[in-house]
Amino acid sequence: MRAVKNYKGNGGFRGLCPLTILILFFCAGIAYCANLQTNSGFETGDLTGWGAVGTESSILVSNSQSYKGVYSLRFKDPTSAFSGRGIESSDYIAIPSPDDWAFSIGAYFYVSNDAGGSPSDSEVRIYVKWFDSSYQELGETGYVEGQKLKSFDTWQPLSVSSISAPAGSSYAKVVVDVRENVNNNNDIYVDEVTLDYFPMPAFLKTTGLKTFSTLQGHENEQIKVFFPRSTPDGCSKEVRIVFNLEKAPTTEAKIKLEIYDSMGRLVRTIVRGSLLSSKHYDYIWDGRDNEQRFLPMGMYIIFLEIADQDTGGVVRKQKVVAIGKKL
Ligand SMILES: [Ca+2]
Ligand SMILES: [Ca+2]
Repeated sequence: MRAVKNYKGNGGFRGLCPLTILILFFCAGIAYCANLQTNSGFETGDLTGWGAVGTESSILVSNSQSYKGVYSLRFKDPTSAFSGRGIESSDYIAIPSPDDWAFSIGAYFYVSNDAGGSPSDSEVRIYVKWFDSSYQELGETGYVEGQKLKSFDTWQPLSVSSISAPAGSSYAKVVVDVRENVNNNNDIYVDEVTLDYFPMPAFLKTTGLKTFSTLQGHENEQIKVFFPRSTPDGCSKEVRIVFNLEKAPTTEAKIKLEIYDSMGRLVRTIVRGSLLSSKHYDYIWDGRDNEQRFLPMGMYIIFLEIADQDTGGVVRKQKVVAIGKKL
C-alpha cells in the first residue's frame, strides 16, 4: 500500500530574496512555507520517512554529527557513483496544485575530513521527483549536476528555490545522493532536508515566466524560461530553461540549445547531443559564455532545436529573447 503524506497549514516566514545578475524581474517574495518531508532532521533516530538507495549498510542515521538536534544521515565511504549512497522519500508526498504553488528544496551537508584530499572531491545532489495522480513519474527538478562541497568539517547549506512543478503533478519525492570523484572515503552527512511550498510568486506567473510561441500541433510543448534560479547563498544568477515535450521521443532525436547575443553571435552552447527518453527537460544557463566569462548586461536569444536523428528533419525549433541585468 502506498503511504501518502498530506501537506498541512502554513509554516515559517520567508524573507526577501536578493537579486543579482541576468535578471529581467525581481524575486521579491514574502511567502509562507511548510516542510512536507517526514523526519527531515532524522530525529527519530532511524530512516522513518526515507528509503536507502545504494548500499544500505553504509547509509545510516548517526549521532556523530548533526546540524540541528542529535541525529543526521551519514553516508559512509561514498562510492564514485551517486547510485551508491542516497536516500529517497519513502512516501508519495501529496503536494498542493502546481498551478498556484511553487516549491523549494534544501539541506545541510557536512564532509568529515577522515582521510584528507580536497572537500571538493565530495559531490552532493538534492532534487525532487514529481508524479501525477496515478503515481507515474513526470520528471525531476533541482540539482541535476553534483554540487561540490567547499570545506571540511562544517555544515554547508544547499537549496534550490522557486521550483515550478510540472503541470499535472500530484505527488513528490525528495532524493539526496552523494559521491566521491576522488576515492578518499570521507563520510558525508546530511541534515534538515526540506521540501517547502509557497504561493507561486508573481515573477513565475507573469514577467518571470517566458513562454515560447508554440508551433501548430505542438501546443502542449510549451517552453518556459525562469529568471532567476536561486543559488545556495540565496542569490540568483542563473537562468533555468525548462521545456516539456508532448511525449518522450521514441526514435533517436538530436537537441541543440544555444545562447546568441543581440548581434546574432553564438556565445554559449548549453547542450548539443542526443535527447534522452524523457518528456521533461531542465537546463541551467549560468550567464557565462563558452570561455566561462560572465556576459554583460544585454539582450540574449535562447535557441532550441530538436531534430529527428534518422531523417535530419527539424521537429521543433523555437527561440525566446531574454534580457540580462546586473545589479
Ligand atoms: Ca538532525
Ligand atoms: Ca569512496
